[in-house]
Amino acid sequence: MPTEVKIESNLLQQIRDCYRQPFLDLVFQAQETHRRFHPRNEVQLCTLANIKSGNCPEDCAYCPQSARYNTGVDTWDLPTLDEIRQQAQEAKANGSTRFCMGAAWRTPPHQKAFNHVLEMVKVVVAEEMEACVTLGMINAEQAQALKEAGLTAYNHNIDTAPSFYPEVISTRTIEDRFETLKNVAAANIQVCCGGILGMGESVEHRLEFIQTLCEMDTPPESVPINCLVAVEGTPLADQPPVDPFELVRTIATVRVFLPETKVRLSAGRLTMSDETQALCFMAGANSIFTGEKLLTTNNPGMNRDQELLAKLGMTAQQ
Ligand code: SAM
Ligand code: DTB
Ligand code: SF4
Repeated sequence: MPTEVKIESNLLQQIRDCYRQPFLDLVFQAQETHRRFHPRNEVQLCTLANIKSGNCPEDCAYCPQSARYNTGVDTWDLPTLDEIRQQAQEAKANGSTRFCMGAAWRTPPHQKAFNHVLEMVKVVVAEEMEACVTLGMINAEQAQALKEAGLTAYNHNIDTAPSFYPEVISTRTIEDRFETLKNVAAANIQVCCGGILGMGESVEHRLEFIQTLCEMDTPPESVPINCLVAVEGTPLADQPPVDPFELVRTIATVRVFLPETKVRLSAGRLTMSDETQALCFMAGANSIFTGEKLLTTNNPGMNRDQELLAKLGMTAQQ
């Protein structure tokens, strides 16, 4: 057989068949799967804290925090432990059970900053919340230290299909990402890994993205699905919004192929209708970020989300 003939994986074909089936069959299948593995009518509320904002050396085309683009985001460095304790307590009082801290780093820049993050993790754990961080690339020792500090999960997204990835980021490869994810899993920290829809990728790229998540040595326990928030000044500023039905299909397919994972409907909810969000929950999304802000962009506030959950008869995970 000529070497250029690529034997397509059976898994990719199964994912494609699932994604392309009639919409209502797909959502039904996803909801059936969902009910076998998760409490129904329930979402986990999570709160994000931007612990180091802007001036990032990477060139991720979607990201307002890259130093390469003029987006006018505010910049700041790590908060004090008291500030983090206060933010975590406020998040908990608002019903969040997971507190996620994100830093605009390629990788933790020096030991002092990393040690401070370890202390911040301990502060969140002391509030009896799940603690998650996203700090860019980390090595095996750093992963171990985070585990010892009590970290629940590490977020590090592959963002898109390996074959589309070079269109979006040039300053680090998808292999670099796998290396960090391997270090996280080896330290027995939960892997939180997902991506972004609406960056100009095709449906085939989305299927490849899902396949890649499924074929990871340690498939993620948590998959954030972000819709691109197109920010003025970034190379992706003019991307059209994602078709809501494509979003729902993607979530449903992730639910079917990763039945036990938490699927997090992450960035992009501000411009989504209540009906679209309801369909996402029907398709298996069971977590959202609450609060007025994600990292740098706006998010529906607590009131709007409480109204939405009440309308749907859904409750926050305790
Ligand atoms: N700097 C670290 C890194 O990239 O690994 C952590 C923070 S980074 C902001 C975390 C994730 O946020 C990215 O991987 C990307 O999936 C998501 N993200 C960033 N900007 C976004 C945007 N404009 N729209 C949707 N998602 C975005
Ligand atoms: C993830 O996948 N989405 C969150 C979290 N992980 C860190 C971040 C979304 C950021 C959206 C753009 C912004 O607010 O800067
Ligand atoms: Fe930096 Fe992370 Fe933004 Fe990429 S996504 S530019 S690594 S903050």
